[in-house]
Amino acid sequence: MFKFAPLGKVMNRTLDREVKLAVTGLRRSGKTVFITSLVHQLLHGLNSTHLPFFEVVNSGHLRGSKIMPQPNLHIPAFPYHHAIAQLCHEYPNWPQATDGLSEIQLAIRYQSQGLLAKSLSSSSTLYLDIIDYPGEWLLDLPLLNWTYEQWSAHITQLCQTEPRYSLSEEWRNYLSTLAVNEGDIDPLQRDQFIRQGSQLYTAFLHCCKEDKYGLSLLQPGRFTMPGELKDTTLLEFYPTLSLPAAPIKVNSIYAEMKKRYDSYKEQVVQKFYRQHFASFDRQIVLVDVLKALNTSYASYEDMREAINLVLHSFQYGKSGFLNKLFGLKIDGLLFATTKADHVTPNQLPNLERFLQTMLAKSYNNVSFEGVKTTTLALASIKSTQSAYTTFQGQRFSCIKGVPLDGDKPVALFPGEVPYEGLLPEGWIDGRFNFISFKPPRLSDSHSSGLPHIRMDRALEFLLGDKF
Ligand SMILES: Nc1nc2c(ncn2[C@@H]2O[C@H](COP(=O)(O)OP(=O)(O)OP(=O)(O)O)[C@@H](O)[C@H]2O)c(=O)[nH]1
Ligand SMILES: [Mg+2]
Repeated sequence: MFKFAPLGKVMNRTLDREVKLAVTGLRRSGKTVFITSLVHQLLHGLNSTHLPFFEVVNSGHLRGSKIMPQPNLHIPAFPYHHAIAQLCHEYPNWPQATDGLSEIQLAIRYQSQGLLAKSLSSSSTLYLDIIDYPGEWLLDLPLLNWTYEQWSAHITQLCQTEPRYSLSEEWRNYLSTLAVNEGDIDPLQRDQFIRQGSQLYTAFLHCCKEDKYGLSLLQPGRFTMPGELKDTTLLEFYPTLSLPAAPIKVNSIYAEMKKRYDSYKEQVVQKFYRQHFASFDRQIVLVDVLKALNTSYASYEDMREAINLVLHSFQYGKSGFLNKLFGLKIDGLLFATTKADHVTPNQLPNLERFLQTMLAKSYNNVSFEGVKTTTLALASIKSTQSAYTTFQGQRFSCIKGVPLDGDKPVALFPGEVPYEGLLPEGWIDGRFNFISFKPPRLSDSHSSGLPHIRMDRALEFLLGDKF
């Protein structure tokens, strides 16, 4: 069924005057910081010196940008001003982890190009829509393709290897005490069993999320970041580790959990997907490659699988005229490794190459659909300076910044990023130790865009052809 949007909106989309940008990334990958920086760069675009590779700015065609009134009154505004206030504070801070949905619309006014455009009006406006959400919720998208049985089989497989095997022990032990296909059971008692199991399963997910394990593939996403669904029965179910023999008894724990899984998919995931994810036309996938390298091989593999799974859920393809009217498809995708200011500039090619190898499967699938893709190492907000140091007569490249857990700047060589993908046998624990930094102290952030690495190239790739 087609849903008809208001005529003005349809015309904006059809005439390429509106872009919906999907900022995709697992938790803590840098989505909120990226959106904050992007908005700041555009609002300060008239001072063109900080965006040399963003053509509309560099050519002097930008007329200015503005944050528009909230397009959907039921969705909170993206907390841009709050994030900027935190960054510009005497003791600057990064934004908090996102715990709900928010959105922002920017109007970007520019001088129209081409004879026809010039004769119609001298300036045009491009509307840019972006939503922000907790990275945890992204992991729900793959559930749309899975039945309860398929999802259970997937989790069962994951729990056979470490660290999940040990971390899930309590929950697995509890499961082994239950008769999940018992039909003759009091519904109140059944619900109590389910509640207890889902509490243990949620505790297991929280352990997986801890920094020392750094696992990404944590489903359902709302279990560790419930938002407005906190304490609701919608979040009371868990996968089963062994499928009961048919027939499934009507009132059993198994039948009830299958029903709740389907309700979760329909009422939470599908709704979220339909309202916010089904109609993007450009996408940036932010990946914190350095975090994956820091933790363990299991964490790296898990992140890789999680991102590849998530990317499978989006619709890719050329955005022809009809697609524009009746639901867009993503026709441009930027794979970006964030926090490139955590390494020395000479490591940026390695970062990009490593990301390409890590996501080779998705890269291939998306490119096959005719989608324009590229890879970029970027820092939304650059919090280090590159410097040189001499040791035993040799000159070394290093970076200087204030570590996240310190209060004084340090100069260090953070190490090399591997050029190719990694194999488990080649993995040495503790080999990588890329440290995180505090945001820079910004003296007068309002006169120019926030310091960054390659945000201008990202903007050019994502929006450049729309001007
Ligand atoms: N140095 C540096 N650190 C960054 C940058 N972007 C993000 N970070 C770090 O990464 C952390 C997470 O960034 P966020 O933007 O909050 O991540 P997110 O993807 O929105 O995370 P969720 O809201 O949990 O999904 C920040 O608190 C910073 O420590 C960057 O450009 N440079
Ligand atoms: Mg966030």
